[in-house]
Amino acid sequence: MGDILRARVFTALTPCASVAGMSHFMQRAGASGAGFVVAVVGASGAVGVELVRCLEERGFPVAELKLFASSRSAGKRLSFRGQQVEIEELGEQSFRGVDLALFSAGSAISKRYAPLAARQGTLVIDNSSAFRMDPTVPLVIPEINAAAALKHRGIIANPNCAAIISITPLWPIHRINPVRRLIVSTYQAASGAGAAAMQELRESTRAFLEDRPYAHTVLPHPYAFNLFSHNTKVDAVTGYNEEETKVIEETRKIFADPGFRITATCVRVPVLRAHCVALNFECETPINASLVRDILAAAPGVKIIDDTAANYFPMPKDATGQDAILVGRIRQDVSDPSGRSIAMFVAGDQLLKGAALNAVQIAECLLADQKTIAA
Ligand code: NAP
Ligand code: 2RA
Repeated sequence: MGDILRARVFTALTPCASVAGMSHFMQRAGASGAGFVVAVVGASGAVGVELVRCLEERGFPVAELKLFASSRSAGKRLSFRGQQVEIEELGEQSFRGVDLALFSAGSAISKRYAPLAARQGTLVIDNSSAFRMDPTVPLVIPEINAAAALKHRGIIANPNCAAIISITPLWPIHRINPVRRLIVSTYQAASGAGAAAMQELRESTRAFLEDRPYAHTVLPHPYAFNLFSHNTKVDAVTGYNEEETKVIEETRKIFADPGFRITATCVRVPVLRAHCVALNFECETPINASLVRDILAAAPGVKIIDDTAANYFPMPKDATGQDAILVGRIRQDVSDPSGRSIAMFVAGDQLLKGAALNAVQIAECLLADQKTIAA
């Protein structure tokens, strides 16, 4: 790849580089250096636990951390910077004095409490699907559209995890050679359906191996040594399930391209953690695997794992616990004789980049913006 092209990739893809303008959130206490009062709603859940870990590991300026869940988890404790923080039952008064609230307690809770928190001046970053397609709510992947975060009116939505993992590695290619058609095929882990689904996978696998009956309650089908079409409702007219529709519509919103040609097939696989996705895409002009590798090598948030000789490619076991989305099996799609199509395979920890990490990165973008202004 030429130097000019490489420079274009670097400048275009540095997360938060294009963000400009002061955010309301950053005019608050944190701007003085004291740090922020941060709340995690759904703290006992699969995403919530990772949110707390990300805040700590990334050194987010937290002056005080408040943890909320339902009455079921009230009184449990999570460790944060060596201290035990008690989970409280969520209520309407929970957001008093809170600068930033990271929500991961499902759509119903977000719909009820996020507007209430925002009205009190708390910035909400929401992991649920409640507001993602609301035209007044930014839907943000910092590597793609960090600047959109600044247009928030109190709520910023974190995209669907399968969408984040699919399009974060696609975007740098799309910027250079626009993608004209995208086919997404997912292999989604138990963790995407929450802590209870992970437990169901563990218990049903144990029962299967011990030849005991197991009555599944979380997912709609036997999970051990099985896979099935994603467990969301299927639209009787389109034939797409809700997860596929989210991937399609959210990609169009994030790319700011309502006509973007994309289809998706979403499947739940018996993997504990980290989603995989097969991506097949057709670009505007001819492209080859070597150029794709060069583009991705310079892109933030992705790591190439593509050892053809060793047959070693992205796997959930390697993606688990990693911030980066792993990309491999990068090859020409031979079904397109025009040479404009590529196939590749990605694996990403959807509890991290697909949820908690992306949410904290959005907050960091606003913070970076504030520092830029203050400097
Ligand atoms: P989860 O493991 O089932 O956790 C759900 C959390 O919500 C728990 O902390 C639970 O608290 C809390 N909660 C439930 N009902 C509540 C109530 N009435 N009041 C307060 N808190 C309540 O689910 P998850 O996988 O973390 O997902 C959480 C959200 O993130 C969902 O909206 C999901 O769509 C979204 N998301 C998940 C992923 C993922 O990979 N898992 C990725 C992207 C987005 P209790 O312990 O008290 O029940
Ligand atoms: C899933 N996209 O894996 C979801 C995560 N909330 O089902």
